[in-house]
Amino acid sequence: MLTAGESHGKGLAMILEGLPAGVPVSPAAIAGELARRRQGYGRGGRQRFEADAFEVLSGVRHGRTLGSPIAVTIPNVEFEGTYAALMGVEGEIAEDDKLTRPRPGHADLAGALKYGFDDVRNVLERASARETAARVAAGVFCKALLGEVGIDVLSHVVQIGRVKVRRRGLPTPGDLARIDRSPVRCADPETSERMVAEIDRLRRAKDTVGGVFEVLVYGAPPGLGSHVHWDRKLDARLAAALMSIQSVKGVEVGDGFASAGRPGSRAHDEIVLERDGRVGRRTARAGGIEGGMSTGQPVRLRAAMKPFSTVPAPLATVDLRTGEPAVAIRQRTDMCAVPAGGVVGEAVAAFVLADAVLEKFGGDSLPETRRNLSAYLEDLP
Ligand code: EPS
Repeated sequence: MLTAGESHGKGLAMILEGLPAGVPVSPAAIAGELARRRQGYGRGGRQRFEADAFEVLSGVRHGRTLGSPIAVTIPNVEFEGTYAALMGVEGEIAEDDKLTRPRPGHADLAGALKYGFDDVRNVLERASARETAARVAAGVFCKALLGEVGIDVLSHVVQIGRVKVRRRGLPTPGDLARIDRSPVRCADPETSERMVAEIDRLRRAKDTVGGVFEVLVYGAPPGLGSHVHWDRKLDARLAAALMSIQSVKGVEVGDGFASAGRPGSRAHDEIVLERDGRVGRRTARAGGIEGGMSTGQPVRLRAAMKPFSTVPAPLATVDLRTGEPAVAIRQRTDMCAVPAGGVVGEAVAAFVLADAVLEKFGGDSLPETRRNLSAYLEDLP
């Protein structure tokens, strides 16, 4: 998968390669996932008018993948008119239009230093989470493949600011519609209300807020990923994918950090013989991955998002033009995008899982992939 595009340039482009032929994908599914990414209490003004009027350029014919590269474009509505002059590919940029006061926490300063820019717009346009719309589009195709082999990916928000979900028990794919109806995509209605209040409290305090979303994968067969090399480990690949989402600063697999404080006798999932003769587990602490391979249990991942760095009362910085102390630039931004973060988390996890499924089972067509998977499952104890 490759994405291209700036937040206020002409638009985004995505190319996805390697999917088998015959995977059913409808325009409604793509539109639906892009709309889910725009939702959530605390999103900024952009999401109210952005249309994500995507176009599928290749790789799909009459609703099914062809096995050829899939290309999707998503235009940015504001380019025409508002940003055409500022984001054009020709001409000079006026000195007054340059952004020279980098925001702490954003890519602005490190990017300007690295690429030798005197205008941090050259960095922030590509660093913006607008790019995740392209990854969500890729995720639709990956989820479609996974769905065809019995794997479901969902997410929900478990923390916003100081408000955390306390309830035990994991949501299942049947709960997703209800989760999406919560303004903060929280599975617990009471916590959902407190999360909305937390966002309101920080809005009044002229601040931004982060949080934690959880990604759950149901139906993954045992044996995706491998222990034999560091870069084939499924947990390492999923962690990298989640960490690559803008604003994510922490990733956890299963009980992760909590297991560091437990004795070994209470940190693992004992292997038991089920009544039907199958091999099962007593608990689900590992998050469905051991030795870099899926175990057959649900995969459970969490990602922590920091609050946005464009705060209403701007943070201290240094003006790159004058070299003098200054306050950071104030761009339009979200107050909280943790609910959308979960949707992006689903997409990037689906990409990694689809990759791992195809690595293990191969197949140029969906029936071939399915046959290979069924034969493997039949031979498992
Ligand atoms: C985003 C689009 C951006 C921001 C946000 C995420 O649009 P705009 O800059 O036009 O408002 O709303 O990006 C950031 C918070 C950021 O710091 O870059 C999106 O589509 O997800």
